[in-house]
Amino acid sequence: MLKNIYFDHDGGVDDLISLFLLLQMDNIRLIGVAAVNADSYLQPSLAASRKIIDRFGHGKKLAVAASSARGVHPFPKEWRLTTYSENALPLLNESGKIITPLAEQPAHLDLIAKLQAATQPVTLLFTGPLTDLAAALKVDPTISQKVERLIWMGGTFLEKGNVEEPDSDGTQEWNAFWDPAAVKTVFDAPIKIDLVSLESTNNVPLTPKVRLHWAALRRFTGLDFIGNSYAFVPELNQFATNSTYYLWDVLTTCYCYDHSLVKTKAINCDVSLAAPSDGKTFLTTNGRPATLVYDVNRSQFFNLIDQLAKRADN
Ligand code: AGV
Ligand code: CA
Repeated sequence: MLKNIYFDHDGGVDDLISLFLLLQMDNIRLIGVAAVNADSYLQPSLAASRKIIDRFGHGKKLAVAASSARGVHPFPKEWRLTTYSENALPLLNESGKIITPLAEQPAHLDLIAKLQAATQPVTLLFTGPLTDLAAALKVDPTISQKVERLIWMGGTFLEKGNVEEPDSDGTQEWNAFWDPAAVKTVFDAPIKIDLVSLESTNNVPLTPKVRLHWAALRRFTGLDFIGNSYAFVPELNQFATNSTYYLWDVLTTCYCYDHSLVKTKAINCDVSLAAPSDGKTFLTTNGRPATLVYDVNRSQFFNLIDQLAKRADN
């Protein structure tokens, strides 16, 4: 059975590669795509998304919705700028035109419309902040009934998150930190949640070895696209820094395709709304139930990326 997916992303390299991979998955029907200007700038993110659908969507008809979400804690500009490079890739600009349209409505209303119209349950794949889902739930709480589950790249229950900002105590993961209240709204909604948190994504850093592997396969257009895209972001060298790139969203997206890539456990959790730990997710016995993805089979994961990316030429 095809799984219906609505994809809300925030325009980072791994968000856009996730979109590319989703378009190659044979067990998935993508019913909507939205972009939020969190870890990106909105205009190049929308354009790149539309071009990826044109170039790699195998003729699929989609429209990309622009989010009107605004965050509480902005992402560092250096990271957000990567979207401009991504959108400028020659591979995405060969035809010089864009065919996939923008959606008429803003992301949260587009999401509501798609869910209301759905006759089968829909999986929500979010690889950025949860703002659009929180906004949608406020406008129409009944959409929960149409949601099969939310798969979210976000949060962590480790002592150290990935935020290094003067107004943070360092415990948060960035997607939760951008809009902590949205996490709370979503945690309070009656939907199943699978969390792909730093516990699992810390196991899949971008490394020089991975780059070489993709470079050796660049005769395949999809792997050339992946290698070029990841060339814009820093790899793990001697030690991890705050800018070290992991395959956060790509793991989350591949988990949608194949649950056997990862190990999961049942947890109960909540989110802090008090500075300087606002956006920190934590375990608590009376918290909302969730499935935590805490480990990944690395070779199986990287093999799947290759396998999917090779389909881009077909
Ligand atoms: O916290 C991980 C999320 C993922 O959705 N993003 C990047 C991924 O798209 C924010 C982020 C954390 N550290 C980063 C991030 C870094 N070093 N560079 C860019 N983005
Ligand atoms: Ca992201």
